[in-house]
Amino acid sequence: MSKQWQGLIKEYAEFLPVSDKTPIVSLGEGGTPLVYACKLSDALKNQVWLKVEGMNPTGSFKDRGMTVAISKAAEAGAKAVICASTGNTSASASAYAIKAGMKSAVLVPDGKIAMGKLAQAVVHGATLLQVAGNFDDCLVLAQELSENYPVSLVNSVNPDRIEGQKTAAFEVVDVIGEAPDIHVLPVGNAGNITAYWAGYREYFDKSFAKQKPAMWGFQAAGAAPIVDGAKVDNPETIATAIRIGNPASWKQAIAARDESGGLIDKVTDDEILAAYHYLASQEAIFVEPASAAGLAGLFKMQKENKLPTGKNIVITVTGNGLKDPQWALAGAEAAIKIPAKAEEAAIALGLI
Ligand code: AN7
Repeated sequence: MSKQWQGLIKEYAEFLPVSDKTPIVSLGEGGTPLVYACKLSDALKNQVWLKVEGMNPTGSFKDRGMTVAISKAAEAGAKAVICASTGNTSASASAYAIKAGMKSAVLVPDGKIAMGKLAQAVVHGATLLQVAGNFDDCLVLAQELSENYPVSLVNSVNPDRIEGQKTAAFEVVDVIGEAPDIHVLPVGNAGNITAYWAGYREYFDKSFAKQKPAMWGFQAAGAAPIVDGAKVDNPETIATAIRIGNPASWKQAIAARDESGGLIDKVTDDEILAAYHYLASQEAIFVEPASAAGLAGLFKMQKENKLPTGKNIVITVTGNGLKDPQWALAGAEAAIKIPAKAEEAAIALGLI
């Protein structure tokens, strides 16, 4: 008989802020594949794994934080939750709110979230507010509303979100048997780099790992406040998930970088798209553009002769490519149209 993964709260309960009184709101999140990337390992002269977070129930890593945040909100008697989002947080919050029997309200930057994510919030019945502003404006609004009205905030400024997200670091160690030398990921609001670093530190402190990785984060060049050392008032990137100019976990990201001996750098949209196509065409992993920022960063480091060799490297690819398919189709050759005849198909395929 096969055993189904129980969702990350049950699997990692001892590491999480839950008790017997916490109603567990789960869609079976976590336990995502850590896929060894053969071609990438050859190309980068390191052992490279991809932590495929697009396999979570709503298609992104956000479900890890959301199962804990919504469970704790339910424990506290919340009837409604609110979040600001570049898309994935709103998709996740609206789904977990349904599971918990709560209402959800999501604030997104008007016209700047991917269609798949918009569809998720709508189909799960969230009250969707499209704000004339960017993500940073949405977050300020969401915080204000949660302070003054009866709604719980489930953005990553809520510490329960970070607690859930740190379990991805546990899973990496549980699979490889040790923490990697380098952990690479995209950085937007900087919750995830904060969470992974917390997870690796906790496993190290509890002797489940003998080392901690260097944390390497990458922002999009048009939305790189941490790299440039200043808020960005009008962030711009095709990777809308990380189109963020004033990250909530800015300080924690700097701490993760410095305590781990890591780095936070930036990559251009062209570099992101090149890495996006590499993942799909060489490693069979279809991610959304923001998720390719980590690999884009590794390629950049290699070009600048700053990439070591022979190391264990894990790249978190944060979200599923189906959420934002326009970048897969952009510039693609038109499909070949044929009549429904085998011979015509064979000719078109070059078989005769
Ligand atoms: C696919 O959904 O901020 O640095 O509101 O969706 O933890 O913010 C999404 C962020 C990377 C950046 N990859 O993570 C939101 C939101 C994907 C993302 C990030 C996001 P953080």
